Amino acid sequence: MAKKGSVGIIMGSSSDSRIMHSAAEILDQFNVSHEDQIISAHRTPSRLDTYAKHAEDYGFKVIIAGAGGAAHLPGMIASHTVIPVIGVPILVYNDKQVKKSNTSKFSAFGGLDSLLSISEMPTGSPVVTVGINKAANAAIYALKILANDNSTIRNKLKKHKFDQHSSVLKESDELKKLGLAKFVKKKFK
Ligand code: RP5
Repeated sequence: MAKKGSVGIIMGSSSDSRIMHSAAEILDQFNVSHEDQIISAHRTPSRLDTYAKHAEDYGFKVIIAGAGGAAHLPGMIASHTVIPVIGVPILVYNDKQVKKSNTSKFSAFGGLDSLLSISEMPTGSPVVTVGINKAANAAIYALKILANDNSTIRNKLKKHKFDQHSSVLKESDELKKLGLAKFVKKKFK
């Protein structure tokens, strides 16, 4: 079976893509191959089954799975495979419904529904869960897993940490120079 990449990125709906693209962007920055798909646990259960059963053959070392609402995708994938699964709870956009009924764009429970659905897996079948809409963090965590046996990724992660450190210092210097009142006006108004 043809290899698809080191990381499998999946999401429950096209509406999740606006959150999940952040994971792809981070992996691209690190030059790590990924394969992205829409797989719905509820609307395409047989597709989920096939994907999970072939995930090892595809060459995935980590799977990042995002879903909103009753978010069963990450847990069901984890139930089928020994590949680590990172779940991204999504604050549902639900655009398809909005167009029809003009109702709220977000889930009734503000993403908590999805967070709990993903994180509260039964003992024996864990899904590592990042914060609501934190797809970028899922990618960084995936990179940390891959870095265990890849020194290039490990070194890039170290540089990433250093860059974050430098950027905070730079902002702090600017804050000191301008004073807090001017700084906030310049940055956020
Ligand atoms: C979930 O239902 C998806 O992951 C998505 O977050 C949510 C809403 O899906 P759509 O109605 O936008 O397709 O399965």
